Amino acid sequence: MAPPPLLQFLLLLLLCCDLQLCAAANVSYDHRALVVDGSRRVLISGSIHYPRSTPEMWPDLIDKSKDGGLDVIETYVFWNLHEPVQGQYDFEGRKDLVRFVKTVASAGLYVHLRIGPYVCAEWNYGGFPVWLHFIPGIKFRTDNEPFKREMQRFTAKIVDMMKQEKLYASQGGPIILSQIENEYGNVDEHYGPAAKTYINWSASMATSLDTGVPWVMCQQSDAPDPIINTCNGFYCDQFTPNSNQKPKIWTENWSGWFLDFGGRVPYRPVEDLAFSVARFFQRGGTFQNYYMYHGGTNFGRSSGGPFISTSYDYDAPIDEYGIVRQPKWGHLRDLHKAIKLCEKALIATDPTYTSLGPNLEVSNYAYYPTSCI
Ligand SMILES: *[C@@H]1O[C@H](CO)[C@@H](O)[C@H](O)[C@H]1NC(C)=O
Ligand SMILES: *[C@@H]1O[C@H](CO)[C@@H](O)[C@H](O)[C@H]1NC(C)=O
Ligand SMILES: CC(=O)N[C@H]1CO[C@H](CO)[C@@H](O)[C@@H]1O
Repeated sequence: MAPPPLLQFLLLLLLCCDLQLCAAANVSYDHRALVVDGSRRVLISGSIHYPRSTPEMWPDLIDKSKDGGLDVIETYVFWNLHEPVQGQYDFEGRKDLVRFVKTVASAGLYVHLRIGPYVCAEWNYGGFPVWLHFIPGIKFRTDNEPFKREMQRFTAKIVDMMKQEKLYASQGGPIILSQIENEYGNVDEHYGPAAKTYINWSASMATSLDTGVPWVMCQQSDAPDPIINTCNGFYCDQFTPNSNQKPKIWTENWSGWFLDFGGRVPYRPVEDLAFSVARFFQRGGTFQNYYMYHGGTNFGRSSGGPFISTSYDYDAPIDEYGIVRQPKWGHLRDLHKAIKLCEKALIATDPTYTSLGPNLEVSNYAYYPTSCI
């Protein structure tokens, strides 16, 4: 006997949600939340750069991220890896971006795709292909026609690839956010007035690619609407976006640091890291990303310079070899559970702050019925 129509519909819904097909909706945002599949969300994210591990490692790394309480995997896209010679693309093996995004999707997690295409990332030439340097008249990362042409071409190439595979959340896929440029606000004063025109151009170029998911710019306090400006740092609780219509997003919370040859092996105690994350959400945070959650290895000659080691372990919650690092991984997992218990309260309103004395502050999220205990 066929089930009644409502049940049939529900079964269908369940079935297609399993396959990540049902929820094709544009991602939007408001002051407190990212709106994904119609739900207002507070999200916890971690960086894993696909070429810094092997495709065989990806499912396990992503499962461990999911068990650790992550909702989102964040990665840069590495232009010089994919286009070593102008017009000749390579997406094989460790460079198989589509496979990586699909692996994340099959674990039921979301993706934040940071296209850049300048990415820094302690990566050779910040991800720029060497041939770019030899284009006549080119000036990088400013209002320069040859540069903008190449930047737009590569960005559009990646967006088109993702669209063809239906990987944007607006198509039922896992990508819920994307980044254009990278920490440009830290250097823009060197570019003079052209910096401003370049940032406006980058914003409208990215928006015109019509992905159905928001774009962010990190460390870019003047990011024009609708681009969300976001914070990178060891602590971001004091950060506020440049509009009250935008959520508070922390794109890089440094879980440790990269290693230089001859330098000290980086170590960031998990107590400090967990404190910074708890405080970020306490003070109205919406989206927080560990940079890195798994750092991995700089294979071949990909490491940036000078003197950055081949290990990109980063003292991350999952170590270079894919093994969970304790107590970091477990302590953060417990913190994520606590934050998620409060998700409904966190997105409901802005907190009110009361001081109870030195170093003692209450952030009160009024929400009924209480869901946080
Ligand atoms: C997303 O937004 C665009 C433009 O506003 C619209 O054309 C498209 O139909 C929307 N897609 C979904 C899945 O809602
Ligand atoms: C950049 O865009 C902003 C907001 O959209 C605008 O106020 C500003 O005048 C623009 N600046 C330039 C140099 O185009
Ligand atoms: C934005 C931010 O917090 N940046 C800090 C990152 O960490 C370095 C130290 O490694 C600080 O100097 C920056 O201010």
